[in-house]
Amino acid sequence: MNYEERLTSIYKNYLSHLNQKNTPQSDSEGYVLRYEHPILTADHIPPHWVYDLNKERNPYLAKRLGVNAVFNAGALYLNEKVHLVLRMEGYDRKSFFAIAESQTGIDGFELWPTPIAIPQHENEDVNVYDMRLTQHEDGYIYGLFCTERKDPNAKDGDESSAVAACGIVRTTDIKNWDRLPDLITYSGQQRNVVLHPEFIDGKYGLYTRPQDGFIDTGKGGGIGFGLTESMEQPEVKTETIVDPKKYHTINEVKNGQGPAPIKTPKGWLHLAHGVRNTAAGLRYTLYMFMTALEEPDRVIAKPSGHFMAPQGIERVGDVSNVLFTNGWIKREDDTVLIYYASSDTRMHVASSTIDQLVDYCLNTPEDPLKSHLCVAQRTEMIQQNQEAHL
Ligand code: M1P
Repeated sequence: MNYEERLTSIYKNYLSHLNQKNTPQSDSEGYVLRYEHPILTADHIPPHWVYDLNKERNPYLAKRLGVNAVFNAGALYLNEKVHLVLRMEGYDRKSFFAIAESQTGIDGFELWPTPIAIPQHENEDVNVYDMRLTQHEDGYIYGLFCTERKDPNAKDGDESSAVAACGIVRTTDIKNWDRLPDLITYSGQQRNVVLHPEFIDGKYGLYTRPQDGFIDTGKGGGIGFGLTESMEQPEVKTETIVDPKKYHTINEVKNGQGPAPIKTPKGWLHLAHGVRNTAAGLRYTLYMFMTALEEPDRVIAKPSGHFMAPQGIERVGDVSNVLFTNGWIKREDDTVLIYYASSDTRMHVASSTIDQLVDYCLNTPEDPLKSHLCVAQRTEMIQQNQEAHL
């Protein structure tokens, strides 16, 4: 293939992904609808983000700055469009943020002209990822993300130990971002920190995920909650655990809040990820719970097991057997669009409604935690069905 043919083929592939329409799959669960195609992948990245298009400098039309994966996006509904703040990972392993917008929220996502330039502190970020967006009642849009730096206590030769903390930016237009200080907590490292959208007794509420180490949460883990007086000097002095990790459940290893919760008349809807061990490694699934309207850190309902687990193509990728979410939006008609990533590789959308999600949370039985109690739970339903319908 000569230069011109290769250029044509690269653009053809890009445009075919950009223009791909998405259709809902058949509804098997009764509470969430998946869509046929991923909404964003490395193939959706415009060629000029990846190739040097100058023929003299790049006669073979080789990729110069490859994109490896597009995943873990924060979501915001603004100016009648869905905006995703994507985690994009280059071939160099570094993650960075870029915005894509879509009218429908299910297809046609187009990237803004350039990635987001996150302002730096003196203590520069080495890697940044997984931004949660919160439209707060104080008038700002906040982006809370994980900032990762080399562990200063790593032994000589250890080039993997890292320290994770919560970085914070804020904006009013998602174009101009101000960097605020990193969150201070006293419970170890932090990942999956999310800002609650309303004030609580005049303070800002933060869902946290205290962890002893970078990967292992150790004695930490569980979705925590704490308050800070201000976001200009963010400091959570005490955290309480809202939803702990628990033996032999889908979140026995660790868990983390997904996006900011959605308010409903019956309580706050929460979407989260839970991690369990398997012989094939960690398995990440999505689960839900609901908290009290006046006490967003008090769980009032928690359905058993996963809400969504990796299926089909979702099961395979850079980190296989992973579903992860940090973005969802509620539309005016009470449709909820859930943005989730599979296997740290690609972005998908699923849809539901507020009514379906509230019903799912309030009427799915809780996990009774033991096999014989699960049998009793299922037998009761079978017998009720036999009496009423069979
Ligand atoms: O690789 C799966 C996920 O692992 C981490 O999440 P957590 O600490 O909650 O288990 C994050 O690096 C996340 O980005 C990644 O998708």
